[in-house]
Amino acid sequence: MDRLREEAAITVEVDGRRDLAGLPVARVRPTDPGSLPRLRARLEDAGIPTFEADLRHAYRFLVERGLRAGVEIEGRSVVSPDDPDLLVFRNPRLSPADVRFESRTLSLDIETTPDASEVFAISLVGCGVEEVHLLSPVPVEGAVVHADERELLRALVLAVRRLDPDVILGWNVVDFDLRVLARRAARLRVALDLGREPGAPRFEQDSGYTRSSRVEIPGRMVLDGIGLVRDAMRLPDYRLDTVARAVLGRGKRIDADVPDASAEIQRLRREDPRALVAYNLEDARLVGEILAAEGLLDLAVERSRLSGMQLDRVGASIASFDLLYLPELHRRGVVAPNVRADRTDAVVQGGAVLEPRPGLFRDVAVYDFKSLYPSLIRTFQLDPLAHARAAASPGTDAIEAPNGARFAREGGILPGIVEHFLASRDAARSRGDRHADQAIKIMMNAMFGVLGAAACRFFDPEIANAITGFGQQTLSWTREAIEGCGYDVLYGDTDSVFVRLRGGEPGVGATAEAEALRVRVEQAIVERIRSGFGVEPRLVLELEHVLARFFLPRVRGGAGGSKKRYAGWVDGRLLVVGLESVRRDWPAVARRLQEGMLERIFTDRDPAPFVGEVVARVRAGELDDELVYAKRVRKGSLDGYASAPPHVQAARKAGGTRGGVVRWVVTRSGPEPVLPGRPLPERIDREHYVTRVLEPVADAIFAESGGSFGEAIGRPKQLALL
Ligand code: DCP
Ligand code: MG
Ligand code: MG
Repeated sequence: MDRLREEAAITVEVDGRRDLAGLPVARVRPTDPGSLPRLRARLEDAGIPTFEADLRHAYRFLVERGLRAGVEIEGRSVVSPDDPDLLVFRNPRLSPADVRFESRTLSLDIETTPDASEVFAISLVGCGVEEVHLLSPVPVEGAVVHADERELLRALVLAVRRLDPDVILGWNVVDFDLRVLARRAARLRVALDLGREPGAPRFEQDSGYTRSSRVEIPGRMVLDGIGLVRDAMRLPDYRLDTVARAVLGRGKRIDADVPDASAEIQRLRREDPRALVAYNLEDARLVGEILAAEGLLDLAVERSRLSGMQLDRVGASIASFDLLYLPELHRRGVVAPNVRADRTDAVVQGGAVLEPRPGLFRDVAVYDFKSLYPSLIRTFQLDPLAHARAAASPGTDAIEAPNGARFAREGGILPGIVEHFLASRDAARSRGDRHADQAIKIMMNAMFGVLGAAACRFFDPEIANAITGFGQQTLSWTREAIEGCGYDVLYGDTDSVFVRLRGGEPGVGATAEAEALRVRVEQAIVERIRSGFGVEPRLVLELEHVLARFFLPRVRGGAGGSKKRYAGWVDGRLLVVGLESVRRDWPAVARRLQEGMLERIFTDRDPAPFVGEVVARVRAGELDDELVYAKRVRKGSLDGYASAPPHVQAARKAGGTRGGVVRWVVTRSGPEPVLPGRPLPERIDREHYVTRVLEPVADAIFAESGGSFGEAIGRPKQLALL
C-alpha cells in the first residue's frame, strides 16, 4: 500500500470508510480509469482484497452522485456546432432531479428482400407524421420515392434527425430493423447517424441471463415493443399480429407467419406498391398504438424512475439493485464487496404450501398478504447491512430469523427502498393502473431474488432464506390464527389461504363474515410479531375473493389435493387457476369442457348432459379447430434423439417452428403440424381427444361432484371395467 502511495498516477485516501464487516478500507484511485483492472489484479496478487473494483465507470459516476433516471445539469453551455437546437455542456455539475416529461416517440419499420440483402421500404410513424420511404423508379402515391438504396438510407437519417424523437420504437427493432439498416449502411458507405450527435448505432447484448440486446444511438432511446409487452402481458406468443389482435382487435395486413407472407410482400412490391406502402405504414402504426393502448411506455418510464435504470434496461435487476443500494451504503460510510466469480446461484427455500383438502365447497374466503416479502423486509430489517452489523456485534440484541440469520434492529437500507416502492405501488393501484401495479410488484420481488443470484455483489443465501423463512412462519401463524377462530383452512400457498366460512349467523353475509375474520387474523399476527420480536409489523392481509363456490381437484391417482390448481365462482364469474383450461399447451376443447362443467356445477345444474354433448360434437368433427395443441420447442431439441415427444415430432415434420412455438393435432398417423393459413391436417384422431383429453378432465371434476365420464357419454358399464 505504501508503495502505491509513491506512484504518481495513483491516489490513496483513508477517509474512515469501512467494509460490511466493519474493517477500515483505503480508497485507491488511478488517474487513468482504464488502468483500474490492472491495479485491482496487482492488489489481489499481493493478497489485498478489493471492494467495488468491478463497478462500471458510468455506474460508479451515477452511484457517487446518487443520480437516477432524471438529472439536473448546471454549468456553462455553448450551442452545438452540429445542431443549433443542442446545447453542449463541458464537465457540468449533475445532480439528481425528479423529472417528468412527455417523450417524443417515433415508430420505425422496414421491408426487405427475403434474405434481408436489400431494404426497400421504411415507414416512420410518430412525432406528428406518418411517412413511408420507398425504393422505386416511379412515383407511388402515399410514399416518398428514392432511386437507390443509398438515397433511401440517407432519407431515413435526415427524417429521424428532422423529427428528433426521444424514443425510437419498433417490433424486434433492435435485432432486425436496426441491425439490417446498420449492415446495409456500412455496405453502402452511408453514415447511419440517427442520433443527436454523429455516431453509428452501437449494439450490445446484456451479459445477464436475459441476453436481451440493446442498441445505443446518441441522445435517443430505442425500445423494443416485444420486450415491453412481454414484461407486462401474458399472451400465447409475441408476434406483432397476435399482440395487435389481443390489444387493438385488429391484426397485421399480412400475417408474417403465413407461409407465403414474404412472397406476398415481394409480389406487392412488383405489382401493387401502394398496397405495400399501406402495409408497411400499418406495421409501424400498430406498434405505437399497442404501447399507447396499454400505457407501456409510461410504465417503462415509471420503472426507470423507481430503479434509476435507463429506459432500455429497466428489467436488469442486479444492476438496478446496485444503483439503489450503493448510494445509501456509501452515505453510511460503507463499501460493498466485489462480485465473486467462484460461486453459483443459491438454492433458496420457497414458500410453504399447506396440504390441500380436495372437494367442492360453498362460501370460501381467499386471503393473501399484500406484498409479502417486501413487507417482511420492512418488518424485520432483512437487509445486507443489517445482517453484517449483527454479525459484527454478536452480543447485541438482534432480530433472529427462523433460519438463524441475525439482523441489527436499525440502520437497514432495503426497508427504506422497499417503502418507496410500496408507496408507488399503492399509487398505481389507486389510479387503477394494473400494469404498473404488477410491474412494481415484480421489481420488488426481484430485489429478494437477486440476493440468491451469484452475479449480485450482495449475494447472500442466508438473507434470502431468512425472507422465505419468515414467509413460511407467517403462513403457519396465519393458519393457526384462523383455526384459533374456529375456521377450517382448505388450502394455502406461500402467503395465501383458502378458508371455509361458516355462515349461519343471521343477517351476516359471507363477505362481512370474511372481513371480520380478516381483521381478527391480521390482528393476531400483528400481536404475535410485536411480542415475539419487538418490532412494528408491516403486514397487511387482504381479502382477495369471497368465492360462492370452490373446487379443489384431487392429485391424479392420489387422495391428496393438487397444489396451485383450483377454481371458484365469484360474482357470477368463473375463476380458474392452474387447471388444464388455463394452460396454453392444452387444446381449447379441454377448456370448453372444464369451464362448462364447472359453470354448471357452480350453478347447481347437472354437468353430465353437457359432457355428452361436447363428446358428440368432437366425434362429429364440429370442434376440430379446438383440438390443436401448442407448445414451445426448446432450442436444440429438433436435432437429437429419434423417438421424440409429440411436439418435437410435429416441429420436425413442419421443418422447424416460427417463434419457437409449434402447433399440432394428433392424427391417425401421429402428430401433424398445423400451419397458419393452411387447412387442418386430415384424419384427425378424434378418439384420442375423447379418451386422453376429455375423459381425464371430466373425471377430475366428477370425482368431487359425483358421476363419471363413462356414465355421461352412455358408455356401457362392463366396457369401462375391461
Ligand atoms: N414470489 C416471488 N416470485 C414470484 C411470485 C411470488 O418471489 N413470481 C414471492 C414473493 C411474494 C410472495 O412470493 O411476496 C407472495 O406472492 P404473491 O403473488 O402473493 O406476491 P406479493 O405478496 O408480493 O404481492 P400481492 O400484493 O400481489 O399479493
Ligand atoms: Mg401476496
Ligand atoms: Mg400470494
